[in-house]
Amino acid sequence: MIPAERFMELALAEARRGLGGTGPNPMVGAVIHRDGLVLATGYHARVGGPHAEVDALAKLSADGARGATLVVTLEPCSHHGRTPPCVDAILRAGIARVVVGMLDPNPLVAGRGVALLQQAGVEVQQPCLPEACAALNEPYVKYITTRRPWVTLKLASSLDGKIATGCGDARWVSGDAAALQVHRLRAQADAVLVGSGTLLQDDPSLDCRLVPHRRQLLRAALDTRLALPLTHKLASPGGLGPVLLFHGPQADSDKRAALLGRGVDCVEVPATAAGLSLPEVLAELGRREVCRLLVEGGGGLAGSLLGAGLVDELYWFVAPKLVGADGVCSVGALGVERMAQALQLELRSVERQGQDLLVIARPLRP
Ligand code: AOF
Ligand code: ZN
Repeated sequence: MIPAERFMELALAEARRGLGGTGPNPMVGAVIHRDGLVLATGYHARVGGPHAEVDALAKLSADGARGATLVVTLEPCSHHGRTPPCVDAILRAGIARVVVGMLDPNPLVAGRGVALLQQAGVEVQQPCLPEACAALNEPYVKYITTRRPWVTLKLASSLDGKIATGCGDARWVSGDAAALQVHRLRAQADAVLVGSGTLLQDDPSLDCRLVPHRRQLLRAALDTRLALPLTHKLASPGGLGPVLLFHGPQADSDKRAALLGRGVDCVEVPATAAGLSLPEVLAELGRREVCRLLVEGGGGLAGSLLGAGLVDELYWFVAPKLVGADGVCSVGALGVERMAQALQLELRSVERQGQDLLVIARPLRP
């Protein structure tokens, strides 16, 4: 007998095909087999589209899956969302056995899918490769349980940790391979966010033109006073994806009206002397169904997010160049006096990207 794990690996590979298309939904893959013979595979490709189980079932005739085994990376859903419950489709198809990778942490499902299948007499095996299934959907698990996005902070610095020269020149720190990788990260994200320094000085477009992408990315920026010049790229959203500016109470109302008139969304969030409330910014992005957020600097925003414990993952490109003491620090003040207080990171991987290094790390939670 072929172990269930082999089919789950196949289902995981199917699930990964949804990368970049499913947000805020999870990536999910499914395999239907009878006595080890694969009848159909399926995956969730985009939010609003068929779920993995339904995608796989749709490839078979109405009776084609009767008595067969369904292997799925996430517990089948039991609720009416944008699509009807997968449990109903599974029962209608006469599936005899379901192997579930992990329970769905969505409070609307959370074990109900498995319970309904069992009540209807379907044999359920659960969990199966749960670590791999959970690792695939870490951003989703955070988003669906906290309604806050998973925050990936991207930084590009010189080897001595500078993101710009003393006069603010940051074009370019890292090379072409790193730029391509950043566009890939954007293509996988639901939204990208920059701080006001980057917004005003760099005039970024924040698009993902260098790689194929399936959806439009929400382009967000902090702009406390709504100082964005109307000649800047983000002031003309065009067809490149919506633009959202977070501002404080002191923003000029005429400027706000002008930006709104150009199709730029403006949302007021509470501000303190330290700047806009970042927990509020993340909460608003969560309300807008942003599951994966890519933060692209600058140093001030990076420092505030890291200092507040709001970063889940760091992608740090390090270019083999030195800028010296008059350059701009990659991370703003963290109030660290003793080395023992330094923010500790867990290194996940170090790889070469063209001439640069890419360090992937995660802040260690106390
Ligand atoms: C599954 N299989 O392939 C996916 C599931 O709005 P909807 O209808 O797309 O539902 C979204 C929720 O459904 C999502 O939060 C999660 O609980 C579940 N996703 N479930 O059985 C799938 N994508
Ligand atoms: Zn479903």
